Amino acid sequence: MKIYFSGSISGGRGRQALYARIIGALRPMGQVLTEHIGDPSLGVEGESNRDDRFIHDRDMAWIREADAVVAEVSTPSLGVGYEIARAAEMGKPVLCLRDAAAGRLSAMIAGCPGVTLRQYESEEEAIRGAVDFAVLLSC
Ligand code: 6K6
Repeated sequence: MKIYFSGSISGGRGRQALYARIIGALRPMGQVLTEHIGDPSLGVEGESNRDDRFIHDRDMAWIREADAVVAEVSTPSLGVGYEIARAAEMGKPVLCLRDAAAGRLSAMIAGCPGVTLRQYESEEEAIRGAVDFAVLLSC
């Protein structure tokens, strides 16, 4: 199974360590196409050696190729919202993980049909949510 993990870059890297943990937990379940999202050396400025069109087209190709999208949505990010919308439109299963203590989630994500929203109280719960979702899809 190919999984596209979506997490904030220019929206803020405050949850990067959690992204890395989720990616690490999903790795044994298949191929995570976006391992770089968890990379501590990737800052808010993104991949400085790539131009925007290249990144957009490559990431869209990966979403098309993916069997599922797992998005961490606690840090507001235009890019994450865009990826969720495009994946949902393609009919891909989309899981959104959200810290219950984070601010109100946009109704455009919370109310999007085809998006499964899972709120978590701890990082362990977030990771379990991602793994459960991948297990369910692989059955
Ligand atoms: C430009 C400015 C900040 O980052 C960049 C370019 N670098 C990126 N490299 C890889 N993926 C990116 C980049 N910018 C956005 N993305 C994609 O959008 C990722 O797949 C993330 O899931 C999501 C992050 O969006 P923002 O709006 O938080 O950057």
